[in-house]
Amino acid sequence: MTTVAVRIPTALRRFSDEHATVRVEIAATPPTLSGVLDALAVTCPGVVDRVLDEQGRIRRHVNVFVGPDDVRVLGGLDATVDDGAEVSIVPAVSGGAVDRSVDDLLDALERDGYAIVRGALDEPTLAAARGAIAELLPPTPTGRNAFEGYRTQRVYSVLAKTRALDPLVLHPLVLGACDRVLAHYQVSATVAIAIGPGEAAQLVHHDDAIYPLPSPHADVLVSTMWALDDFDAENGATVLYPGTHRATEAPEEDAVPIYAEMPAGSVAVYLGTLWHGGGANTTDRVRVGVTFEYLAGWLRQQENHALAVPPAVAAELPPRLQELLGYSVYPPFMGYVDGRDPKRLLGR
Ligand SMILES: O=C(O)CCC(=O)C(=O)O
Repeated sequence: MTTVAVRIPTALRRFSDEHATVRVEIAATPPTLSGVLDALAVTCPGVVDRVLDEQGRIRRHVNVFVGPDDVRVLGGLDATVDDGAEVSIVPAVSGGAVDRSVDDLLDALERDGYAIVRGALDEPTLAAARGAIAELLPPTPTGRNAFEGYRTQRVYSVLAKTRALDPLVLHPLVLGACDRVLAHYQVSATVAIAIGPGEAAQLVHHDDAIYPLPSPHADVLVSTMWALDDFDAENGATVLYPGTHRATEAPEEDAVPIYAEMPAGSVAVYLGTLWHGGGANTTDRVRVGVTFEYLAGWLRQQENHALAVPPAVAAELPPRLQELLGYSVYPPFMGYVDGRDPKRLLGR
């Protein structure tokens, strides 16, 4: 008899009575991953249904490891599993992890609908961003509805309130990706989101749903979520549904999400069509993130930045940020003021 410990990811623990590890025994020889999943199906059928597709293959957005090795290189379901081995089921967050290249980011966005860039900020920039939001949070009320979150504080108009986030909104890797996905764009929502202890999971949604566009449509929105704290599955890491960016319907009840677990200073980038939501916070820690949405220049920004950041303030900002806020035209002239490019109001 071969005994194997199967590690169950947080997203699937509702099918394992909340157990993080389930032990299974296999009589067949040689013992294989297929045998492990057959045995697991007896006690936790819901887990196996989410690991294997209807044809019995490992789903694209789920990774299975035997010890440290991905079974895709060990022979898939025929991979041999030794007595005492540990099998880990890992939703493919690592599939979205990218290096520092725009091409990598674009590949991940096209394939999975999201990408996670770890360590995208240096320490001083992260510390300044955290400090700025820590000052803005105390007077900020909690949300007015379930979407905002009754235990969540949202600091809107962050670009009107601090300059410490400018390096985030202007991050070259993010802008490099937006240049290619959107070409001409502006910032739309700019919000710091502090998910408090005891907050429930947010309604799953996609950010461009506010525009009455037929589905499917060309990409018009790219969202970013900057982690100012370490994000994990317990403290409210953003919940992403890989591959749903080209779906025309909400994810199925049994779809397996991933948690955008990432250290502070990382950024999750996702298309406006990707289904996602804020995670539940079951810890006693607040989870602080900052989201910037980048929107095709021919659509109306969610926030009216020209009023939030008036010309006298905008005149002091870097030119690229002025353009992103809306002091620019979408060619040939959408957004003009008195027949002229609004950047003229800033003395440019
Ligand atoms: O806070 C998060 O992780 C996600 C929030 C979100 O998706 C939203 O408010 O639109």
